[in-house]
This record gives sequence, structure tokens and C-alpha cells, in this order.
Amino acid sequence: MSVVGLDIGNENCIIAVAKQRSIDVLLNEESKRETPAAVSFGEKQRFIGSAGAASATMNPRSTILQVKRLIGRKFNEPGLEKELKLFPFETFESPDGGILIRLQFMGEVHEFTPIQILGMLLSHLKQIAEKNLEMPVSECVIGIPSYFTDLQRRAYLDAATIAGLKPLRLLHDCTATALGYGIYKTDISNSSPVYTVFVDIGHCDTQICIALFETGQMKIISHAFDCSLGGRDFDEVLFNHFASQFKERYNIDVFTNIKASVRLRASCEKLKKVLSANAEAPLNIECLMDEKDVRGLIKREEFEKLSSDLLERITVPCRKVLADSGLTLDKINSVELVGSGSRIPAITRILASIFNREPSRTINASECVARGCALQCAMLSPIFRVREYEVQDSLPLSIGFSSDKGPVCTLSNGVLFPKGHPFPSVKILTFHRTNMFNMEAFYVNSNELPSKLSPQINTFTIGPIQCHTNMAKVKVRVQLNLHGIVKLDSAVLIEDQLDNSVTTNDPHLTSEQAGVARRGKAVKRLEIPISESVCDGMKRDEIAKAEEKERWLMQQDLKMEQTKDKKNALESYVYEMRDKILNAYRSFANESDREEISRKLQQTEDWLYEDGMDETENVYVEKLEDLKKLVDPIENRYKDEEARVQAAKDLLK
Ligand code: ATP
Ligand code: K
Ligand code: MG
Repeated sequence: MSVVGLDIGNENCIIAVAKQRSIDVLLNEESKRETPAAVSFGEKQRFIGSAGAASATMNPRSTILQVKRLIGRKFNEPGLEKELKLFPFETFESPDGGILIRLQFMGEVHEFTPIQILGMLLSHLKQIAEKNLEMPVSECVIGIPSYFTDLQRRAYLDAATIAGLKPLRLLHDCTATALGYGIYKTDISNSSPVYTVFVDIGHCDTQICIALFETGQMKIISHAFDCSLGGRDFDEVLFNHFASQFKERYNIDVFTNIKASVRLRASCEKLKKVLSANAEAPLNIECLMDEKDVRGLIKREEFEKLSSDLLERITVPCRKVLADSGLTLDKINSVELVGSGSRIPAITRILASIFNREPSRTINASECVARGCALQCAMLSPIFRVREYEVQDSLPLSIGFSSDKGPVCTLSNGVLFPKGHPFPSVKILTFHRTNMFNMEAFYVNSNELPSKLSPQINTFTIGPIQCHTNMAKVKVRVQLNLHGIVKLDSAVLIEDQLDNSVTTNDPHLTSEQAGVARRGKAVKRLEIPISESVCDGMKRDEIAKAEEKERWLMQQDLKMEQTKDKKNALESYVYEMRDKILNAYRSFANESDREEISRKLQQTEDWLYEDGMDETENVYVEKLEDLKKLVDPIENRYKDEEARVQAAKDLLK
């Protein structure tokens, strides 16, 4: 069984694995610790991860980046249109109001949901893990943003199913970071609790939490976020700056050219990184557009001035997380800064001024989420023994319930789980019902929700109820599970029953007393069926279909990889034999054989660069076999001779 933690970023993904004594980060096929979150569709196969990122500038229309941004979102959501416009790939509205991605693949138009694309990415990470660990991987813990809605969480689980993964928990990014930090902390005692602020600035978002560490446990006190503020926004500042500069200086409008804007954006991101360590940075792009080479330069000071609005926005969730925690600044023991987007020096300055102390960078800023997830996976896995350590998260968005008779809860607005409520958590609700009824779960406070998402979560139907008295109670168990998803665990009908086995012939009892005696003696409990009509989730048959498609795509990728391997094998055989036939094997073949073989080798090489450039696996295998038939007898004579020489040498020893 595997014990894996996954951080799926908008830019980078990390895989960590729990070993007996450590948490290790796994290397991808390029020996890198970070794998780009890129899925690219080539002419005949997909390229995912590093290979996907490599083809992003060549093939921008068919390369999906930042798919996490699209998960569980509606095409017509306010603010989304602007974001979709920045993506070079084509998106449109699906029949159910969601997002579909349309692209060219294998000479045809294909359409994929963001969940499918995320499934591809997860499946790629699974393959990397399996190769590293040399065993099948399915159990895992996956990091998610704390602002994810119920729908987005379920979408992640669906994507995991498509990829053949089984998440034991979806864990908030900041909670994962806090766990990885706190579990190793030794300077904690119950008399001196430690409060730490974690700030994670990624590519597209900023997440903050405050955690309380006590002996053997960690409690998240509050979460806050800006779900549209990350490194990407700083790239955009530079992009707009240079785009307008180049319009004036070179008379080119990169906004009209997808490839040019993709290249300029990538260069701006690099430039931003250079500016983190240098006072100024140059920008040079050859042949950006209309065959024009462009040059630019920017000073850090100017960059900071251009980004002053963004920098100011970072203060908003910082203040919020403090206010929600009810803590004063002097209670905070430290501020830990993570996420690679936070490497901009001005961000450290801003945070220092808000929290009244220099933020620390003691945590591995890019790996902490995956490491924390791997730890959590180890804690949840039955095969692993981890020190007892309790993790209590805090609900980021208030959840309420209503039924056909109005709000069901005692708190105002029907709130059942208020923001800040610890979870996982279970509550029992009691209803006086004798007929089937509905319960609806929803986000109570639209101000808490990112970008005015739909507040609907789910509708649950409880029933049919077979009730024999009108004294029945229905007890419903509502769960906020480990993933932060609302579930109705069970509904039970409790009937006070007239129990005829009780003797009621006692002459001393009035008929009323007899009735009381009969009632309440026996309580009948009956399971009531629950069905859930998920708002906009994937149906089971849709998931099955997506799994099928993913298997087919994987087969296709594998076939192309094998074809490439066979072609490479043929090519290297040609080069190797051309050399050997003239040197090592020379004396083992007569001249006509040598000529014949050389001719055949040359023919094959020419063929490989012309007609044979793009053949099927079998054709390459056959060509190689044909060549081997010619060369093998010579090679065998050579090997026999080698063996004889070796045997003679051994005798002389
Ligand atoms: P998200 O958390 O939004 O899903 P992610 O986890 O992939 O995304 P990170 O890997 O934490 O994001 O950070 C990526 C961002 O960090 C990018 O915008 C990248 O340009 C930026 N970045 C990386 N190195 C530096 C640097 N030296 N200076 C400034 N920014 C940097
Ligand atoms: K990441
Ligand atoms: Mg991140």
C-alpha cells in the first residue's frame, strides 16, 4: 500500500511519500522535484508534466495549464470570462453550464471537461510515483485550496477516480503545511500553546491560516484567502507593461497573436524571478512577432510601483485571518511564509509590516504541502504507525440546511456548521415528519464565497417513510467529512410503539395509564433511505465513461512511446553496426557481405528520415529483424572468437 501526498498546483505539482523514517519527495522522469501542471495534446499522443510544459509555447492552443482554476466552476460565473481570455486554449459552455475545453488531437476535434484534464495530470503523477516506488499507488492525500466549495471537492474526488487514485483525505493546503511543521516541533507544552500564521502565495492564489499547536495536537483556528492573487498576477503586470511598451517602440500588438503573447508571458515570469534577486532585469525575445526582436529592461523599484495594488491586496486576507481568529498580534509566535509566489521581496516587507515581525522562511516553501499530505496519509493509513497526533481543521465557509418547511437549524439563517467550526464533524438533527421530505445544504454567506459562486451544495431526499403513528421522529445524521464535503450518513425513524406484548390487563390501571405503559416500552427504529441529488456533479455513468476514455488515451500514449522506442532502437542499431562492420567485425565478413550490409544500413537510414519517419511499431521491428538476419552470423563469429580468446587468457592466468 502506498502512502503518498500530492500537491497539485496551478503551476507545479509535487509528490511526497512517507517512508519509515522520513518523508521523501519523488523525482519525475527529468529528475526534477517539481512537475509542471501541464497537459498537452500532440498530433498522436499526449504530453503531460515536464513534456507538456515543453510543448506549451510550440502548441499553445492544445496545451492546458492551470486546470485547477477551472475545476467545478460555471462558464458564466462572474469574473471567469476575463480569466478564460488569458488562456490560449479554447473554452466554451457545456450543456449543464460548466466548462468544456475544445482542442485538436489526432486530427480530430476533442472536448474535455476540466475534471478529465485534472484526471490526466493525476494519472501522470501516479505513474511517476509507481515507477519510483515500484509498486501500485492508489491511496493518497491530495492538497486543496481552503476556499474550494463542496462541488469543487467532489470534482477533485471524481478526477482522482478517473486516475485510479483513492484519496483518503482532501486536505487544505495550509493545514498540510501546518501539520508538517507542527508534528516535528518539540518546544511545545500545554502551558505555552504556540500560535503560528502560515502564508502560502502560489501561482494563482493566496491562502493564510492560523494554527494552534499543543502537545499531541494541532488546531486550525481560522482560514482566509484571496483566491485570485498569486505570482500569475505579477507576471501579468509585467506582461501589460511590456506589451504596451512594445506597441509603441516596435509597433507590434502581442494581444493579437497567441504565440507571441504566450512567449512574452513566459519571459515576464522569468524576468520576475530575476528581479527577486537583482535590482534590475533585462528582457530579450528574438523574433517575437512580425520578425521583430524585442528588448526591454525594468528596475525592481518600477516593478514594485506597478504592482502596488497587488501588494496592497495581500494585506486584506492577513487582517481577516487575524480578526477571525480573535487573537491579538502579541499572541502570534511566528509567521511562516511558503509558496514560491512569495519570493518577491516586497511581499516579505508587506507581511512584516502587518504582522509586526519579520516572516520566517524555515519551511521548504515549495514542498511543504505535499510533505504534509504524505504525513496525513501515513496517519490515516492502517499500515503505518505514526505518533498519535490530532489534526483538527476549521471550516472556511459557513454551511446551512433548509427543508421544505424552512431553515432546519437553531442558529440564524439555518447555519448548521458556522465558519470556523472544527471538522470533521457530525451533527444529529431531529425532525417530526411522517412523510418523505427534502433537505437542502447551502453556503450561508455569499460574502465568504469566492467570486460569488452559487451557494447551492446538495439536495437530499429522506424517505419514503413508512410510519404507523403520528408520534414519529426522524433523526438525521449530518456529517462534514474528512474532505470537507457535506454528507447525510443516515436517517432513522424512531417510533414509540404500542407494544402488545406488554400486559395491559392490570385492573388497577386506568385506560390512560395503560396506554402510557404500552407506549415508550418499545421503541422501533427503522432505517430510512436517503438519496442525494448532487448539484452539477458527475454522474456515476459519466465517471465510468471518463475512466474508459482515460484508459484509451493511456493506451494510445503507451503505443506511441513504444513506437518511439522501437524507432530509436532501429536508428541506434544502424549507427552501431555501420561502425562495427568497418572495424570490429571487419575480418569476420567477406567483402561482398560487408558491402551488402553497408548498403542496407544506408538504405535504412535514408528510409528513417523519409518514408519511415512516422511508421507503426511493427514496421520498425521488422526492419530491425531484417538487418539482424544479415548481421547476426557475422556478429556470432565475432563473439565466438572473443570467447575463445577469453578462454585462452583464462588458461594462462
Ligand atoms: P497554486 O498554489 O496557485 O495552485 P503553485 O502551488 O503551483 O500554484 P507555487 O509553485 O507555490 O504555485 O508558486 C509558483 C509561482 O511562484 C509562480 O508564479 C512563479 O513564477 C513564482 N516564483 C517562483 N520562483 C520565484 C522567484 N524566485 N521570485 C518570484 N516569484 C517566483
Ligand atoms: K505547488
Ligand atoms: Mg500551491
